[in-house]
Amino acid sequence: MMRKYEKIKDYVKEKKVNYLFCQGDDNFFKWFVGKNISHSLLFLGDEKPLLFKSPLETFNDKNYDLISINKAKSLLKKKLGVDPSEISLKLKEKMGAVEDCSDYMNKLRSVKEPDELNFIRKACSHGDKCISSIIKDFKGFKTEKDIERYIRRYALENDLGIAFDPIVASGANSKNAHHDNKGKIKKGFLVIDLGFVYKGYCSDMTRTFYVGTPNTEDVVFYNKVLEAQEKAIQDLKPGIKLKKLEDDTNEFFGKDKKYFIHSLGHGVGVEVHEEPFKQEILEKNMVVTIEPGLYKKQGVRIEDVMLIGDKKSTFLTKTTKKLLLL
Ligand SMILES: [Mn+2]
Repeated sequence: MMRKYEKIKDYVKEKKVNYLFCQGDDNFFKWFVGKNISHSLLFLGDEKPLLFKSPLETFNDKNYDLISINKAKSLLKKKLGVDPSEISLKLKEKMGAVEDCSDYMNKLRSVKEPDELNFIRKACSHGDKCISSIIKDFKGFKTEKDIERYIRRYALENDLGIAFDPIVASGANSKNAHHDNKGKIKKGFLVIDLGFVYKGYCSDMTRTFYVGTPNTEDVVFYNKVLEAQEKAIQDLKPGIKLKKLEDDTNEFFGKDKKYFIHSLGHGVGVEVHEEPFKQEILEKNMVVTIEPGLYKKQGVRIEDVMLIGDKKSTFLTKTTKKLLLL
């Protein structure tokens, strides 16, 4: 795929390293090449990317120069720009001088290109379809695990990956933001958080439903989270940080803010959690989630994937957020 290679070449020159380096299982590798290739070594900075790969792998792309292990070993001794969190101590012993280029490498991935947006869009639309079929066939599900298995089966049948273990939390379990699915479907809120992977790109969506009939307190509680999400999405645009939106959300929650126990959102792409996080300044064509939640006697979380545009942002996940009674 060779994403943004001209930019990378310029960066390598400016940074005065010989190559940017990554390994076949790294997310940066997956982003640049289009897929992971285990046990590979990739050096970016020459005319063509230099790739060492196992002879077992069939990858063959004329845009890459395939190199021998001996050549790779000698290149490891050059001055390399790396993401230090991806380098093991064992590998480090074989390397020469390294420079931390992780900020640059992560930033490169955060602004998406048109085909990346299409892949994320497709992963999101599968999330919508899957949720809609769960609602349609809801009477068939007796346990949280039943719904989890349905989501996994949906992924298999549609040639999708699973972005993370689906969360299905019913009744009092919904107060666990990261619930370990094991209960029966009971009366009360039902939180479903799911993400698929399409062509290497993730989706991430949460909806909260109500099994049975909610009382007024439940409806007020749900609407508070929904209103928080709508406010944050209104303000989601280039030039601001997620931190600012999170501070505003906490202010909106007032005395309930102690029940909001996680971040407001995060970037989505090759990884389900990637830059931008709280502190990066948002730019056009970044993709982020907005997912406020409150976890009290029961929990409610509502999460959409948003594409940041020129002045405002658009929804990549489209399932209704009107409180549905199941
Ligand atoms: Mn999320």
